[in-house]
Amino acid sequence: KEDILNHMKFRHPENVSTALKSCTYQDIILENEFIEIVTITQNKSFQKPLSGGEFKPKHCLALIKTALIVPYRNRTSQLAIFINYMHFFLQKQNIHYRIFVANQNDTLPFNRAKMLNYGASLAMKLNYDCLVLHDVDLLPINVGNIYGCAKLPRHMSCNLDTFRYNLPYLSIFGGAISISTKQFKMVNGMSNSFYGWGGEDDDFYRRVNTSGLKPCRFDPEVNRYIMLSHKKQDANKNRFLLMKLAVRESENDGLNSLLHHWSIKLEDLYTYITVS
Ligand code: BGN
Repeated sequence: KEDILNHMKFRHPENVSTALKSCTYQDIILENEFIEIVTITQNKSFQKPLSGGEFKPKHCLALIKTALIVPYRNRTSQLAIFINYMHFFLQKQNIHYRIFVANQNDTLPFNRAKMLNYGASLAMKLNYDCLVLHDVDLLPINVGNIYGCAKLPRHMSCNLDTFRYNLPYLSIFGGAISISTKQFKMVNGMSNSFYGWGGEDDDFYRRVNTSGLKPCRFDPEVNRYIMLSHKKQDANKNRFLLMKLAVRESENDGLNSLLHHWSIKLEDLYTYITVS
């Protein structure tokens, strides 16, 4: 908590308007003392975001500017639940955010990391300084879980119902994480080589860790998530080999090797990137 607050001191946006006071986050974070758990059954409402799913609080000037990036293919009902829930959730936090959905439009096995690279690439062009890389099936339930970047990359979804609120292993770095745009760029994003389930997040952990950016986690209570149910994906049998190869390929495989075969559409609630 302290970490986010300290970090924000250095992130005052340019052109700070004198008419608007900076938004406060301390109150939300301190609310954690009695933790506000959002129940997904309660009636949720949110303000209509700007086209493309961007939102800025009106009564104050947000210090946090976050791109929420969701890798996606063919999970319509989960996407609907996720998007509606997340607007409601994020608007409670007084942050400036925009939701990007990066859709893989081909018949190859799903490439989660590559979709995240595309999302991040667009977010960078639009000057977002904090990235939250987020699976579509995860819902955070504590509004004190601020969707901003700390000094170090942060593993957010570390207290998950489907893992019985335990960490399966210490270096797990999938699900939902935050990382500053600067740091993401510094490690050349994620590898584009992982098709199918597994390993891409472990490779990303290696990238950030070997760059001296050892990921952090906050208090487990803050990081509680529930997972929407879905069919298990087939694991990528090559993932062990890929992880070995990826070690020496990091410099050429990532943000700098993306082919920009994409189109961008501004939906009412999110920016939809189609990658072919
Ligand atoms: C791990 C997967 C991760 C996945 C987590 C949680 C691999 C590589 C094996 C060396 N890693 O086992 O990608 O996020 O489980 O489900 O499969």
